[in-house]
Amino acid sequence: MIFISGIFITFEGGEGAGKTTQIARVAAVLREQGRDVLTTREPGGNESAEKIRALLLNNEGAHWLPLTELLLINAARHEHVTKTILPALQAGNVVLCDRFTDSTLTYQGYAGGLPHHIIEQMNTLATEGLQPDITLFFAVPPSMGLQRSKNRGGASDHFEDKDRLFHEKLYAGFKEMVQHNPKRFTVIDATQPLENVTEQCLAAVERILITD
Ligand code: T5A
Repeated sequence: MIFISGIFITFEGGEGAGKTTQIARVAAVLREQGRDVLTTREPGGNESAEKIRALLLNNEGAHWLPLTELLLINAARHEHVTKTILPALQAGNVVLCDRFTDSTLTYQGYAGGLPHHIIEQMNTLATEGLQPDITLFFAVPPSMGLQRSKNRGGASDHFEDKDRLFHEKLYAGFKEMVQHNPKRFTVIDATQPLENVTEQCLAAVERILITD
């Protein structure tokens, strides 16, 4: 059995929901409080997993079959969890992770159509059963999130380019998962201005840090 003294917090939501922005802001506050914090992301998060991320997001003409995509995501996740997340949690860090297994259930499952039991088996294999202590779901209607991504500029990736129906299914999938896991999820109204969203995130993070 692995002894874990850290706290594992995941940030989930659709495209352009504001997760990356808020992870940086929450990490800065926690570090000011003297906590050891690791910020990371999926797919990717360390050298080997980032190589797989590049295959997934900028596939340069390659078209992955849905199951291949799932295998690549979980290959990256296994590298990330084993080499980066678990050691940080064992060392007592607060780990703030931009996307994790809930993104696979929503993107590849609810929106992508792969059976949930297969995704869950793969997720469990890749993570060795590791689950977040809490998950912040950034609730932003897909149209607003995609507009934010567009406003930011730069090239869009493979998932941003999916059609409107895909993003609607994704959002509905996240909301269903929140309903099924009310203890783990906190819903963040991420349509609000940045400062307000940071306050909501910090309130949720402080609750778990106090009860731990
Ligand atoms: N994926 C991932 C899967 O399909 N399966 C999986 O299992 C996993 C793990 C990752 C892609 O991989 C897919 C999902 C993704 O499509 P990514 O680039 O990491 O690719 O994608 P995102 O996580 O969606 O990253 P984004 O940068 O698009 O979204 P964020 O991080 O939620 O948003 P953020 O913080 O970058 O903000 C976007 C813009 O909005 C502004 C920011 O300044 C920025 O310009 N903004 C706000 N504007 C107004 N008000 C606010 N409150 C704002 N918050 C942010």
